[in-house]
Amino acid sequence: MEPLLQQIEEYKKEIELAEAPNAEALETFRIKFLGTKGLVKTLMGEMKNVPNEQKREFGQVMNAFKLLAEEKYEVLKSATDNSPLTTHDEIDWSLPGDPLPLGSRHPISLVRNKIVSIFKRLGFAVAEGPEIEDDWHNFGALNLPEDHPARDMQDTFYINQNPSWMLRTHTSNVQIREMEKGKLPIRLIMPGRVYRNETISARAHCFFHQVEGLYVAENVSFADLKQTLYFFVKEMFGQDVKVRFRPSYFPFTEPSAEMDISCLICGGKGCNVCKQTGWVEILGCGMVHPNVLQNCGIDPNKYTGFAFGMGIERITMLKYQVKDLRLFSENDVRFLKQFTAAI
Ligand code: 2NL
Repeated sequence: MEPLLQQIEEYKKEIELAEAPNAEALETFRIKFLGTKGLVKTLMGEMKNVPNEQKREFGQVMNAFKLLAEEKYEVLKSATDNSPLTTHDEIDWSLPGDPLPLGSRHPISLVRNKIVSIFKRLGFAVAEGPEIEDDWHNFGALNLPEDHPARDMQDTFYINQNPSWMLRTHTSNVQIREMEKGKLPIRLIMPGRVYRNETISARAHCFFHQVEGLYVAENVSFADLKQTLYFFVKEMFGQDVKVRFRPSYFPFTEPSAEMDISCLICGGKGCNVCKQTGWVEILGCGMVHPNVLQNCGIDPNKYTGFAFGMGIERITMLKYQVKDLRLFSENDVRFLKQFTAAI
């Protein structure tokens, strides 16, 4: 074993004296001592030739040797990490720069921005408000008393420390807060994130995005509502789109309606997007219920208003033919990158 130990001593000296002025020299050091065919591995392999009574000693020597090589490697590595990769003369200053990868806006942001810009042209301003809300602003003021069955469809998340606070189920809370300020007329849209206690699937999520709109003034009529929304969908989906209103029910509007547009996929002939009907629902709307105006201190005999609400995810799915709602919150760049050139 003696010659072997002697050889190890020599390698130890070599390690101690080793220098690595650049990354290449560092790699050479690593390969020579620590690589899969390096000296540490090779010398370890000598164990089988060492007589049994000396195996223990040899093992100890080898462990120390390995440690020395590893420690030296770390020291050399941190020194090269801190030194410039190349000297000034080695850099080719005429090379073109590295391209900066351009990101893209999230499809929900794209569509929200588009909705906002369309309504801005009609004189609507943007209002925002809290996502954590009290019962009055999320339900009570909207003509949804505590035992109202419509609350069942809007089960949400409550705050443990204070169960009278909840995550808002729609952005209507912002309208209520704006109406309470008492400054009329009001012509506002409210984009924002909302929450529902739903099982997550391709068609439902526990959070999503909404844009609601509100116009309160003297002599606001259902005709104003129809014309405003008609203008909106034509700007959003193209001038050829057709609309229809179906009577509906919301506790906070009377009368209430849902608006359908002619199916963009089949042009109204019938396909699986429109379930063979030729129409797809895109929003709910109506004339603000007199109780809601009253709840906010507005005289319903003097003022009338219309309101509407739409899910941004739904509009985005229709506009870009996205089949699964979950794609919007998974942050998969392969999905998000497809919107680089979208408007
Ligand atoms: C839907 C339907 C709607 C409203 C939202 C509203 C707000 C106030 C007063 C009256 Cl403060 N109405 N908002 C009205 C009708 C429908 O949303 O399906 N949204 C996704």
